[in-house]
Amino acid sequence: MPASIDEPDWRDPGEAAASARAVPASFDIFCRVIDNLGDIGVCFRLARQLVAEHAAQVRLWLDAPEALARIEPAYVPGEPSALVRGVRVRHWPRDPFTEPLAEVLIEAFGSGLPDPVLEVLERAPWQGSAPPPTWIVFEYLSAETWVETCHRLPSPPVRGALPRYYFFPGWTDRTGGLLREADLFARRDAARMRGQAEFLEEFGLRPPEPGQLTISLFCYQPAEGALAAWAQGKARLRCLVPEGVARAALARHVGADRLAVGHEVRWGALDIVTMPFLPQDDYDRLLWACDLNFVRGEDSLVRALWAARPFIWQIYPQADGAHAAKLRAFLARYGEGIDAAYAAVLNECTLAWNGLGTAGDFAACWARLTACLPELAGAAARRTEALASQTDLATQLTRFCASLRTHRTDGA
Ligand code: TRH
Repeated sequence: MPASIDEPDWRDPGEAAASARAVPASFDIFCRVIDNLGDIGVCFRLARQLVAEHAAQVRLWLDAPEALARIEPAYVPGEPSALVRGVRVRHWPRDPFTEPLAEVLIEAFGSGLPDPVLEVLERAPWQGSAPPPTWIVFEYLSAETWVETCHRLPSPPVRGALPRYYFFPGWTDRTGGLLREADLFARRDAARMRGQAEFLEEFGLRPPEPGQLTISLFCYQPAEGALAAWAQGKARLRCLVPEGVARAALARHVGADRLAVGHEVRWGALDIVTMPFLPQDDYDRLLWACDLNFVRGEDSLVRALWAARPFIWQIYPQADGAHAAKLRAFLARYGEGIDAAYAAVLNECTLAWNGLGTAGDFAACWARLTACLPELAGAAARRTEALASQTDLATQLTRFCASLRTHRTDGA
């Protein structure tokens, strides 16, 4: 556990004003693509926002940059030093570190820093001249309470005698907050004005039938019996599934050959539509177009929150089962301010979807959930509004880095 220090409080307006002078102009973000797309998804989103809203120069160092092409078609794998939406994408460790380090170094999700960077830090070339870089350890999102006590703490100085500072995304104002672009809600509301049918038409899809519920499905594995429950249920459902998601489970029921992109398969009350795997911005539009979203991991969870519609979250499963406490902490936090009866329905359905809890039977939970979907929609909109009152993550990060730099420049 890192030692605590008395950090300047960047939430204080006086400190914020002083820090404004020290706002960092450049960031190096280091990300290892462990599996899936959450790590790269979060890092690219953060990088884009630092460029667009904080006038920063950002290099995003990826060990598997080809993964970026899945969520951002403007990136062409193999292109050295590509500029994608203002973000300079570099291949770690293939590309050499010939340029000076940025003012802020972000080590994302325990990725560590590449050896050549550590060697530069050890040489400490800034001594007696420019201030040293600020080293941030950017952590996973969690609603657990310990996060509040660890957010912004330093770890003991390492290479080049630099301390590393922990930065935790989170759900309260004692954490680093959630990624949210300044224009996100304006884009969402404009898309909603244009309507669901227009979005579907872009992908060659017919509008939903009257009374049919539109859901999106992004998960690791659907809960046992869930697909059959949808097919045999009373509610008419149309499920939009990005290509490759839940493929084995869907193929078992409807046949792999019917899961080609653009195809629509009817199975009882359930229509299954295979969508292309979308660019990040289009995935937002998919979430905005649906009545209910199934999301997973970290980044799509936050995007579903901002869609202001009900969602069911599947957490990334950990071998030691640590994800169960994390999921329950999230449910408790998200359930704040939601009528207890509706929060209970959401909780049991989410736990069943994750194969956790006593509920077990997804089909029974599902029937209860669809029965109160209008109330859950109202609650989702209110939760979104409440959480949107917090300062967004990118702003908090730049302010925190600025406060550290001010602190240091002041000789502390
Ligand atoms: O891909 P994930 O399961 O990522 C996971 C989690 O982040 C988890 O916490 C982490 O430990 C693990 O990776 C290593 O789910 P996530 O976080 O939602 O990331 C998916 C990204 O893909 C997100 O940025 C949204 C994006 N996306 C698209 O751009 N288009 C799509 O069609 C879909 C379905 C997703």
